[in-house]
Amino acid sequence: MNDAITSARTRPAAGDNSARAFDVERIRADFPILRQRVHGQPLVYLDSAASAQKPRPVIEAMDRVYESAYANVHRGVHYMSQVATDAFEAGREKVARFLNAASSDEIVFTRNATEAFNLMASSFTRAFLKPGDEVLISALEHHANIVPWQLAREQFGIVLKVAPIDDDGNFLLDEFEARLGARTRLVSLTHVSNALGTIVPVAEVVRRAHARDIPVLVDGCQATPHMAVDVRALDVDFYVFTGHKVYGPTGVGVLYGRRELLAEMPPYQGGGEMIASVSYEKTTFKAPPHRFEAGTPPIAEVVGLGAAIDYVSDIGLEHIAAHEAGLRAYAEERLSAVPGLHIVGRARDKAGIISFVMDNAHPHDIGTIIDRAGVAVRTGHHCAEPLMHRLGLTATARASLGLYNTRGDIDALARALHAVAEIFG
Ligand code: 7TS
Repeated sequence: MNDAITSARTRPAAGDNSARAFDVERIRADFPILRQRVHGQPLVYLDSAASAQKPRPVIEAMDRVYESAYANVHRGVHYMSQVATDAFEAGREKVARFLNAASSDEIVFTRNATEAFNLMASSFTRAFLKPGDEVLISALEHHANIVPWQLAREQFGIVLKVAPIDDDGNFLLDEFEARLGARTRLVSLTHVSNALGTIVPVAEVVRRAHARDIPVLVDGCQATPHMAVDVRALDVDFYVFTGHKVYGPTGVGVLYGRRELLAEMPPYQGGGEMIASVSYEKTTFKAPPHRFEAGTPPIAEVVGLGAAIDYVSDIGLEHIAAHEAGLRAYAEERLSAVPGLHIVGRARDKAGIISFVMDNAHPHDIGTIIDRAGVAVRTGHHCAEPLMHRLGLTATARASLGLYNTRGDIDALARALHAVAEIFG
């Protein structure tokens, strides 16, 4: 076992609640990219909500696939194909354990979260919705959980409804419940808002939807990097996340689906790997999850995702959550002291995402100026244009935290923003 993996593995196991269990400098040493300088300054990476950086064990696990255990999966009788298939299916088992799914058959691999939503909007809709039936989303959604339903609306005549938020970005449970009707067939909403950081009370959403026999699909893209997720404790029916935000590679996403619901759903795409038998007259399909995985899957990426899951699990999601909560409080305090800066999104329950605007300075100017100081934040509508409109904005700047961020990173951000305030003040 190499040093990087050993260092991750010998950290205190999840469940050890001592503060010393989380050693941010040791974690940073696992991320080669954090040693880079940009514009002559140390890189201060505060854009993990867009995509997280990768620790060495993930990079090395993928290298190992290509160097010593690579072939196509599920097809070959030969040795390499079996080794690759075992590694790929071990990745599925890791994802199942990560979400506490009842079975790895409930884990479907997709290209990213976006493809998982398109799969749902196509396949779930064809299985369970008739024209005029409703899908209820929230006002916090990323475009990935809006646009696929609009495409389904055009194709199948379904109706898209939206549960509102308040001006602070809080999800409104009673307003949500009031929109559950006789024709609601699915609730599809985010666990954590990528633009504001709002944490949605998913367990209570599920309780109220299930009281009316309505299944719930949750977008966990911004939750899985920051908190432990247990799909059975939450009692969700579907759960989506994307590999690259949880310190894994791009090119792989996950759709968890309750076995009995997946079993009723028709294929999303056709091709190799997903069939039981094919003739020109009639083709039959495999059972889930393979029914939904047409073509060669992202083999090294699934192995890399498994390594990322091992990495965050070894550190402990509860330690990561506590570290980021402390940093967020510190950041909100430091940023509030910047003249003319306004934090956007003041929900009661938030993850490590801080959106803000500044008087007289466009978010793109903020982002461009602080980049010169080595500070990376995202600016724009964050693929949540309807949410921006709801808040009366077109864009914000957004600092998003990862497990490797430090108070020093926040200090660098605050310093750079004070400089922006001076320019535009
Ligand atoms: N859902 C949420 C909540 C997201 O934050 C994102 C990506 C997606 C879905 C889509 O994930 P993908 O892997 O399919 O692209 N969010 C962002 C972001 O906030 N900045 O860049 C990408």
